Amino acid sequence: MSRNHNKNNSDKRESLGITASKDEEFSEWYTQVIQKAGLADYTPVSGCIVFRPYSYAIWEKIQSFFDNKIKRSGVQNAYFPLLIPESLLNKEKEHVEGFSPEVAWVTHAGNSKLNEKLAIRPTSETIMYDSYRKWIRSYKDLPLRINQWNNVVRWEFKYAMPFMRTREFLWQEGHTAFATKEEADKEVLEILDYYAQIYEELLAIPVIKGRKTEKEKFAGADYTTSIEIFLPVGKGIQGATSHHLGQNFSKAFDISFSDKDCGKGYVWQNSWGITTRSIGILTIMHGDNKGLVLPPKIAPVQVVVVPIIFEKSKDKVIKNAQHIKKLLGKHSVILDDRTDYTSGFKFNEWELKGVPIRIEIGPKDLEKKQVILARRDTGDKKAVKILNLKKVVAETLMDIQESLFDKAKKSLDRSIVDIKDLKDFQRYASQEKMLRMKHCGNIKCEEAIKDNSGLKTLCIPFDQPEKVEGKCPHCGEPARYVVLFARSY
Ligand code: 87F
Repeated sequence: MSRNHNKNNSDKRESLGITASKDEEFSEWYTQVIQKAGLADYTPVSGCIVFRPYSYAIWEKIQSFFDNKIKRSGVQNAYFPLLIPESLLNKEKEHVEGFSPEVAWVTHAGNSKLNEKLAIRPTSETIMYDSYRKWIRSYKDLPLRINQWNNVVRWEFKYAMPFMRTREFLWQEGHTAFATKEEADKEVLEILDYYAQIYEELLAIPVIKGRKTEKEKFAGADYTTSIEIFLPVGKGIQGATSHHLGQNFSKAFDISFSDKDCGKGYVWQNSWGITTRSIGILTIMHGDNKGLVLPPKIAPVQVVVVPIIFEKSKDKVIKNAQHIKKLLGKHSVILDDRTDYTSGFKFNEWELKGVPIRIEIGPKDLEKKQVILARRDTGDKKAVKILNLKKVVAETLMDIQESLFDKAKKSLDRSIVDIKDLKDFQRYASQEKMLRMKHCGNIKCEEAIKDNSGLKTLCIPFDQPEKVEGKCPHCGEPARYVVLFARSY
């Protein structure tokens, strides 16, 4: 092959393929994958991205999975306004206090100033609970369990990162009210479990379930539970959250009910949410130097069939490729029969988009009644008899789903270090690890750790040793629980 030929090839790669290494230039790698795989694009508004069809299809799968679960559990969907009057947003002071710099406001209509400015919802507690006050009168109106799929705006000032940190994002927010704390407590965990299933079953990402510390919980909540994930870049990230609000909002918004014996009480409330950040987490968790790697259950396209076209055998090969597409009808299959692109170009493009299985079919394969099957996750290629193809594809998709999870689980397990003493802590604090250690539970100590090392608590995992004894390695006070510390998004 001539030098020139090589050069042309690599020029092509420059413009179309991923040119940055995930390990060495992560941020450049991420930007390229998001754009080149067709997930998102930047817009004139900093922090606001386009969710292109490919990422929206992923979001729709997450939506449909979770929507089914909550509907089966008795939650109903509804829609509340985007705009929230200032007076309403400030009704429960505590919950907005730390957040107020992030609230975006509508102040004008045309040239005239509004009498009261309107917040673009950063979250919908206040606007929803204003209605709940009117709708809930008696125990017969309970439980009230409403969810909305919507967009929210939070004017963040930290650097933007598509999906991971954007000023507008998509999410669902569930807001429920119960007659008893017990029912509410139970729902917090039920929902958290659905979130864990989204990550583990659909996205092939292992999670850690736990409770947030007092420092990290939502200020409006009695307690906050969360799903935590550790990314291969050495950072922790919250994957979703489920709060028990106690009676904090029901008291502020006067949401009360009369019970069977005509006694009055305030309702017990929860709120819970998962956002389009999950798409960023998915990208970072499984992606490699060729681009996206999608687990089959979340992949908008599971199999791509690429006919290897030569003028002489063209018709026969395409006809057989169509037959194969039909044969695999229960999966989502694309037949890439574009004639104005080379096979090599198509291979690269579908690899970039993370399609789990590629099937190549050329005239020589047809003679042998076979195709070539390539796995995106491992790059393995093998010949498969067309007779066995249906079965092999179904098995391979399952195998890819499982092995992506196993790989991520092994990486998670390798990332956790158990901290015994201060020396241990100092040694690992600067490494890209998750530090599992006993902690005193004092906010002051947690803050000092954050100031000194940049490490934050991810959560107090539900999975605790039977007895926590001894001292907090950082301050020497008696330990209360085991907690996870890490750098985080
Ligand atoms: C930004 C501005 C104003 C987060 C904010 O986690 C208010 C807030 O209340 C705010 N950013 N939060 C907390 C949201 C709590 C809760 N809402 C429902 C959730 C899940 C879904």
